[in-house]
Amino acid sequence: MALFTAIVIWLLALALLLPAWLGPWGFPEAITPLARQIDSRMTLTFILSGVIFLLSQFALGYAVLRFSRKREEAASYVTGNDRWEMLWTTGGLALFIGLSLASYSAWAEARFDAERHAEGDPNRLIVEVVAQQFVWNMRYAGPNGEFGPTDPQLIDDSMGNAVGVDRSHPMGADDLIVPRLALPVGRQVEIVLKSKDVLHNFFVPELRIKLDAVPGLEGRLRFTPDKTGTYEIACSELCGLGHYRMRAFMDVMEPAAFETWLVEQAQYLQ
Ligand SMILES: [Cu+2]
Repeated sequence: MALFTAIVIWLLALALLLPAWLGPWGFPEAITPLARQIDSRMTLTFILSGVIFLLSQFALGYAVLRFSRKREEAASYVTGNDRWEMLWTTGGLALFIGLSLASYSAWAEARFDAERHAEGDPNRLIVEVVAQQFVWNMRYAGPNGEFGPTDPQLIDDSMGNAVGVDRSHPMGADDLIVPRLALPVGRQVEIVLKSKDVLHNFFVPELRIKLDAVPGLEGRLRFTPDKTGTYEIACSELCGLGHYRMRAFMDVMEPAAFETWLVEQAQYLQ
């Protein structure tokens, strides 16, 4: 009976782990150096915790096998072992703190540095992403490179002014507001994330980035896409009845194609 129990424990442990290892449930393709950095941390965490899980389950099976007795024979008890408890408590703590510290740079690069306006590429492309029930509006500064001022009074979705940009202002006249997030490949992007109404969440799985759009606050994200393609932007915060259809697309293009796209979009303004 003890052998049977031990074998069941070992097989269960393997059955839980192997599909995760061999199965098709990986992440979608990573398209930034940051995303690949996050993936390598995930893999490291997964391997470490997988090995620890297997070892502990193996030890459990071994203990069942080695120390099982008939009920009436169980005369002695083990009340604990301070040395072992110290060892695995500090070991676990060191592991968690170590992994967190090792991942800090990836986290800071995407979020904190952008929030503090620190050390961005001076040539980076800044795009304002304004969420509302149930669409995404992307605002580009236009040819003059400066965003115009906005005023809630000027918001007029039917006139294509979903963010209320002041078209009479010289900096605002050429601001583009479009439903797609077009980006040039290989150039740093800074997203300035806003919401007009309720909480939304900007999520592009291929970027491994997710950030809440909070009304009244500006969220900032930085990343550098290095693979062209079309990727889905999904709203990941339940934001109302139309939440399920709140999606847009991010097009990462060759720089020349991006410049052409910008010019084309600007023509619609006239
Ligand atoms: Cu939403």
